[in-house]
Amino acid sequence: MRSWSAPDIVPLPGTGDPLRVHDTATGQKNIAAPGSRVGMYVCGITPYDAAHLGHAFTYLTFDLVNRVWRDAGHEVDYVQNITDIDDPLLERAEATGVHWRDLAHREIDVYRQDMAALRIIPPTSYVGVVESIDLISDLAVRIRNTGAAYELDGDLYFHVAEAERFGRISNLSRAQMLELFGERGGDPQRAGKKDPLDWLLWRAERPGEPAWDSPLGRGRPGWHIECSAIALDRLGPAFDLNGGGSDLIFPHHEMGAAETRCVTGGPNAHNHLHVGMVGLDGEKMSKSKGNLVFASTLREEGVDPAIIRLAMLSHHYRTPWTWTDAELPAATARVERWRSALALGAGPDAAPVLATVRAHLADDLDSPAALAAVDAWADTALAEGGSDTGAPALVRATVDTLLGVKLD
Ligand code: 5CA
Ligand code: ZN
Repeated sequence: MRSWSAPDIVPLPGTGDPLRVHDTATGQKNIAAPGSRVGMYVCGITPYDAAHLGHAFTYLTFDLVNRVWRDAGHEVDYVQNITDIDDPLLERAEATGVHWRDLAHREIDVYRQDMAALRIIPPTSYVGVVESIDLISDLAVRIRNTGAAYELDGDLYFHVAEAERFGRISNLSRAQMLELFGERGGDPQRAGKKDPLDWLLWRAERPGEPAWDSPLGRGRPGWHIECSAIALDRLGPAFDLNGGGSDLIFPHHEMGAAETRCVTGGPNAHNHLHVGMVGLDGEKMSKSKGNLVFASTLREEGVDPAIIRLAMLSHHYRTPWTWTDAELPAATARVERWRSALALGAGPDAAPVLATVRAHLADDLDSPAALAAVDAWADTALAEGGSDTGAPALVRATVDTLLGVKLD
């Protein structure tokens, strides 16, 4: 699938620090990528509606990972999927009288524009499920061949008792798993399953639903296997970082990891990174609750995407937060202060700003602390001046390259 145009990246002097991130599975801060070539998989949108600021915050977080890695000299292989066939898409298409393919294409297009406007570096592979049916059904066949799956009325299920190390990413009790599985697309109540937590790998064709031919018969993939199959195909086993919003920890990432382990005997990824949920009016921003602020709506209202980006950067990725009307004015005031300081044409030495921003971002993506370092430079420049005429250009490049915010 076509992605979107890449923002230009200004090279910075020197090399960035190695990125350490909090791993969901162990709770430890690990070096996220020891090799020169690194692989990252991030769960993409289900395109039945425009992307809201929660989605944007998740993709911004992985964009910081990408920027920090590149600055540290890594070559980044970044894969993102699009769930361009799934129940919510079919339901919205049916409810609005639009063909599901047209709905998906329309919303993917809005998403591309959002991502480009927010200066998110595009994935190296942007992969839809519809274009990946063969490789997904191949993985389902490989899983079936191990004996870990069984058939139920033509559908194929992964039997959870066959999943080695199941639960080691989410660290939840069985009762918590059952509850979340029911809330997040699972079918714990379905009669005839060996275990309520068994999950769907392949769904046989139903009347009126789209279906594709496969060695498993006509049908369509279950949710989790789309990501394990696409990641395994594009990145191979045991890549560096797998992630998405924290709503995906269970069941999606636990079950996906079990699928990969079933055929490779090892982990899908060495680290699992999850982004805290963005809310509105005290609740998680979600399509089903309808409490949404869309990035595209703000853009249409004329809000500078750099301001949206800066507002989001003022929150640490692991802390859930709520979007309020105070976000945009606060970010606008900050950018104006930075711009006024840059306009002085000289300021205090900016080499420490670059070093500090690098260090904070490399320490589990501490973007609020990185912004504070730029604030401190701007405050000093405005209050006391400074004689370094090269400093404004270096601050501008630091903010542009590492934080993705263009200041001119
Ligand atoms: N297509 C699947 C993943 S395979 C999916 O979850 N799609 S989504 O459109 O619902 O979400 C897209 C991405 O945004 C996912 O990584 C999800 O975890 C993240 N996300 C969803 N809601 C929020 C929110 N309120 N705050 C932060 N991230 C969110
Ligand atoms: Zn996914």
